[in-house]
Amino acid sequence: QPFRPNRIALLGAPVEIGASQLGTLMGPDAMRTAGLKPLLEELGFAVEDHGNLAPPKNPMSHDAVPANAKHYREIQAYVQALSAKAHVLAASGALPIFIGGDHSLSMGSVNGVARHWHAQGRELFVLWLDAHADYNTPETTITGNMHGMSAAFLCGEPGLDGLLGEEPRASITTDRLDLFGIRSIDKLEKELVKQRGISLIDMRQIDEFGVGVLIRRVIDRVKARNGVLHVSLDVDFLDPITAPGVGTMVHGGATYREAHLIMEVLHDSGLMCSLDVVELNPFLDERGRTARVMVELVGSLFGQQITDRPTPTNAIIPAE
Ligand code: B3U
Ligand code: MN
Ligand code: MN
Repeated sequence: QPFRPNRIALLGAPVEIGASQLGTLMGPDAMRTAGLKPLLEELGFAVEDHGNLAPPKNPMSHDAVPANAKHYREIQAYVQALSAKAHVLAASGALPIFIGGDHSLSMGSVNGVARHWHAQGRELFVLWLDAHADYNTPETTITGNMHGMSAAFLCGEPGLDGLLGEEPRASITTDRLDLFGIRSIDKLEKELVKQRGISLIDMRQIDEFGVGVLIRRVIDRVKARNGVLHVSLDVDFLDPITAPGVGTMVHGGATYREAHLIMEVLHDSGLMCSLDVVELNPFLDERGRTARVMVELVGSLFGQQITDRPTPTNAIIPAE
């Protein structure tokens, strides 16, 4: 069953301490300045802007602070608040867009959304569009930056067990995560991803097969299990030539055209139930270029197109 609500809920999640480069705090406001809301309205959606989620005033946690997880307490408080808010927004029937903020915010957004869909009897799949796997744990991390741990946390990897308090440790199972666009992964992180059998599409596969074929493979897996899809879009999925406003530039990323094609095919699938746009760093941007590109991509994800065109029949998917 496709999920095509006509309401969109925007929520800014200005968190920056999950990364070493500060500045993603300004991401949500830059996306607003670049015209996110009017664009979605033009596409026919009723858009509610819920503003920027503030960190909780009196956070309380009793778990031990793990080693090698920088700013654990602050991020924990924020992620807990965000998970609660994400659950409310998803349950309202709107399609939530979480605007970051660094990628640690996905620990909360995905958890909240996953809890909602699980209660509906539909499992959540997560498409992680990123240069990085973000599959570090406090055990494997080199930097201690928590934005590099969010995918691992969501799959219930050990080391951040008390982060969400009483909530069940894993938000999704490892067979429901697709890492896509990867071109930077740490040694131990790579071993862990391999060990868990997680689907990983790196840039070589994209060059060999093209994004159209590979993204359809992801969609088909979700469809086959009647799932819904959360899209977690890290700005650094894109090549830095196209999207320079990011703290962790990695060369050889997705082109402007590849990224738009992915968004268009995802839109056609009708499977997306929620979205993160993360790691936009307006402090490092060039005249708002990256913010504009990200807004355009969200437009394609919500149905903006040049002409109405069906899926081509020559999009043949090679056997795995
Ligand atoms: N894997 C490295 C680098 C990194 C991950 N995510 C971002 N950078 N943005 C780490 O810090 O865990
Ligand atoms: Mn990331
Ligand atoms: Mn990244």
